[in-house]
Amino acid sequence: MKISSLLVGLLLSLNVFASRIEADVIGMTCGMCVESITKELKATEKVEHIRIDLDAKLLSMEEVKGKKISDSEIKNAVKKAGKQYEAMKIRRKS
Ligand SMILES: [Cu+2]
Repeated sequence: MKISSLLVGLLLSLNVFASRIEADVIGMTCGMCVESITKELKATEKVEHIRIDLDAKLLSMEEVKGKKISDSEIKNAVKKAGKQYEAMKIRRKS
C-alpha cells in the first residue's frame, strides 16, 4: 500500500500521466463555435486531444506533458473565441 502510493506520487511528479481536464462550455450554438474554441485552446500550446461535445456542452482535453494551464488561461482562451462563450466548472483528473 505504502510503496504503491509512493510510486504513484513519483510518477505524478515526473508528469508521466497526462492530466485530463473537463469543463462545461456555455454559449455554443453550432460547429463553428466548436471550431473557434478548439482553435483558441490549441493556440495556448498547453493542451491537446481537445474534444468538444456541442450537445452535451462538454469540453475535454489533456494537458501537454510538462505544461500547466491554469483555470483562468482556459477561461480566457474560451472567451477569446467569442465573448458569448464561457468555460465553467473546470474539473481536473490525473
Ligand atoms: Cu456557432
